[in-house]
Amino acid sequence: MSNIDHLKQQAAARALEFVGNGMRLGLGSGSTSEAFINLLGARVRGGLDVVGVPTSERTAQLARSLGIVLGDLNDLAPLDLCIDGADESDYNLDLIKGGGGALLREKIVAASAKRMIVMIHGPKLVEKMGAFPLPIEVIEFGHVETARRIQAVAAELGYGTPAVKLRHKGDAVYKTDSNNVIYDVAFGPVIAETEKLATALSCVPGVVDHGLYIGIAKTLIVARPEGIEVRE
Ligand code: ABF
Repeated sequence: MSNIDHLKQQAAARALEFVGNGMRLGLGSGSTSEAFINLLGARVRGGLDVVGVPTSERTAQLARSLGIVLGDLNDLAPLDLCIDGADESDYNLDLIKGGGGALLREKIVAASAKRMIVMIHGPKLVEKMGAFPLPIEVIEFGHVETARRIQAVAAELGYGTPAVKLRHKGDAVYKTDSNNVIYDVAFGPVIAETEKLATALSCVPGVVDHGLYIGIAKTLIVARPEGIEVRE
């Protein structure tokens, strides 16, 4: 196991300590979440009784294969916890997510939970976010025009004309679980005012959602070689 995988494993193990019997859980996506779901599966086999709401088809598949009971968000909200990874977090626990392509369902599930717990390893905790290009989920219809509008918003807010990169998987355009496309937009290296940018992007016609999570995470687990830090 690589050092980073080991840290992800440790963050996942710490997150599992927040889980109690009878809880309704939002299950995140990405490799750290998968480490968490594997550990959760072992606890479920040992008798822990929980029900999960997956944030992606991939997570659903993994959870099912481990015997974790899954349910519909409409029936289970509000969830007790949502446990997920992130691409960056600042010290306010605002996040950039979506590198794994599941930002839309992840945000819906996180917003439906009483508490979102985020698991990251050290370098993802930053003073100011923006080094990681911001994923933006866009309706396929007219997406090139939507990307132009995103650039116009960026220019208005002082980010110049950022590169907008349509995400691909191999040779094909990447499609999300909701059948949309994703643009990775280089607003950085630093996003000066995350909330202002988040609000402006949400108003762009064609944008379904973006990877800025403002005021949603309540607990951050940071795994570093020297130990685990829990920030609230
Ligand atoms: C999900 O997985 C995403 O929102 C984020 O993009 C990614 C984090 O990846 P990993 O846990 O694989 O580092 O949580």
